Amino acid sequence: MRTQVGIIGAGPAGLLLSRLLALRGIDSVVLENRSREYVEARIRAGILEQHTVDTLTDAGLGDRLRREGLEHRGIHLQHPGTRHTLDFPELCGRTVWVYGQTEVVKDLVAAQLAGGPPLLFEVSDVRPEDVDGDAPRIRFTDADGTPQVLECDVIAGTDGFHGVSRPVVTEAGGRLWERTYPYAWLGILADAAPATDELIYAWHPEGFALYSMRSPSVSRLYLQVDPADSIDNWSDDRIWDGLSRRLDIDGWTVSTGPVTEKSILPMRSFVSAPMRRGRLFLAGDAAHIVPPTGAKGLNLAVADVTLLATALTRLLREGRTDLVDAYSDTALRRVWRCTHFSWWMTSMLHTTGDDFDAELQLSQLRRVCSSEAAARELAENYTGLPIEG
Ligand code: RFL
Ligand code: PHB
Repeated sequence: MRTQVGIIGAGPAGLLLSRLLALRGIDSVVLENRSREYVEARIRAGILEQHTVDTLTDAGLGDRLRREGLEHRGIHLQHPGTRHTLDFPELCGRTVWVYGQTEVVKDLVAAQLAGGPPLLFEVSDVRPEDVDGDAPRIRFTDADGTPQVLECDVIAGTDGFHGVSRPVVTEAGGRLWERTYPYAWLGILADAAPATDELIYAWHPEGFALYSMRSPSVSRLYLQVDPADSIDNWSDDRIWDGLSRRLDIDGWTVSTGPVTEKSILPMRSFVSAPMRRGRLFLAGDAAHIVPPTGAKGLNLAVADVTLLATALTRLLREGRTDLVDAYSDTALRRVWRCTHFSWWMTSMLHTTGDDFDAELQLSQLRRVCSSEAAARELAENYTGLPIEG
C-alpha cells in the first residue's frame, strides 16, 4: 500500500486532516485501532470556537452542525450569591457553538466513508518507521489479522495522548512539560432539558461545578471531585445534590432527569516539543493536553491540523519546506496560549481547601465580572484567537 500522508488515529484531528488534504488533492490513509462504533460513541468535548465552526463549514461539514448545533453568545460565571453573564459578541464580536465531539466525529466519518480517503478501523500493532528519511512507512496489522506496510511521503501522528507517535518523536530528543492537578471532574450526561440558556461555570466552597448541554433535551454537567475518588461512591442522588448546592442561586433550580453516562476524568496540562521529527508530524492530543475548563482541546486539535494541512500541501505539491519547517513553532505558540488560558480558568475555579487560594479566586472572579478589560480577555481566549501562519 502507498499513500502521500499516512495518518495514525481517527479522532477529530486525524479525520479532519484527511478531509482537508483530500480537498487540496492530496491522498491519505487513516489507520484507527478502535471500532467505528467506539470512536463515534466516545463522549468528550462540547464547545466549538468560531474558527472551528468556520473550518468545518469550509470543509463541507457544516450542514448538521448549523441545523442541530446551538450557537451561544456567552457564559455565566458564578460564585455564591452572584451569577454574572459575559456577552461574547459585545466583548469580542465572536460566539461559540455547542455541538458534541461525538457529532463532529460522526460527520467526519460519514464524509470519509462516502467516497473519501480510506479509513481502516480495528488495526493493531501500528508502528511508524524510518521517519528521518524521505520515505517513511507505517507497519500495522489489519482487522483480518494480516500484517501490512503503508509506504508514505509523510506520517501524521494524530493518535491522542496514549498513542504510539509521540514516543517516536521524543526518543530523538525534545522537551516535555506536565502539570497534574489535584482535582478531577465527575461528568454526567442526563436526559434533562437544560435549565440555563448559557453554560454556567460556578465557583463554590465545596468545589467547582459546570452546567453544560448537548441539545434542548440533554444536559451535560460536571462536578469537581478528588482524583482518587471512585465513581461507585457517587449515586445519582448524591451527584444531583452536589450539583444543586454548588449551582444554587435564588429562584432557580437544576433540572434533573435520568443519568445516561457518568465517569471521573483526571485533569492535566501537558506539552511535548517539538511537534515533529523528520517526516513525522504530531497534532492534537498526541502533542498536548489541556484541562477541560477552557474548552480548548478539540479546538486546538483543529487549529493544529489546519496549519498542518497547508504546510503538507506546500511540501507535497510544490516541494517547498518553509511551512513544514515552521509548523512546530507556529503551532506551539497557540498551544502555549491555550495552555495558559486553560490553566488560568482551572486555577480560578477549582477549590484547593486553602483559604488564601479561595480569597484570590473570589477576587479574580469579581474582577472578571466587573471590569470590561478583564471580561474581554476571557472572552477573546474562550471564543478563540486567530490561527497564525
Ligand atoms: P483523540 O480524540 O484522542 O483521537 C485519537 C485517536 O487515535 C486513536 N489511536 C490509535 N489509532 C491507531 N493506532 C494507535 N496506536 C492508536 N492510539 C490511539 C484513538 O483511538 C483515537 O480515535 O485525539 P485528537 O483527535 O487529537 O482530538 C483531541 C480531542 O479529543 C480532545 O482534545 C478533546 O476531547 C478535549 N476536550 C474538550 N475540548 C474542547 O475543545 N472543548 C471541550 O468542551 C472539551 N471538553 C474534552 C472535554 C475532553 C474530555 N475528556 C474526556 C478528556 C471534556 C472532556 C470530559
Ligand atoms: C462540555 O459540554 O462537555 C464542556 C463544556 C465546556 C467545558 C468543558 C466541557 O469547558
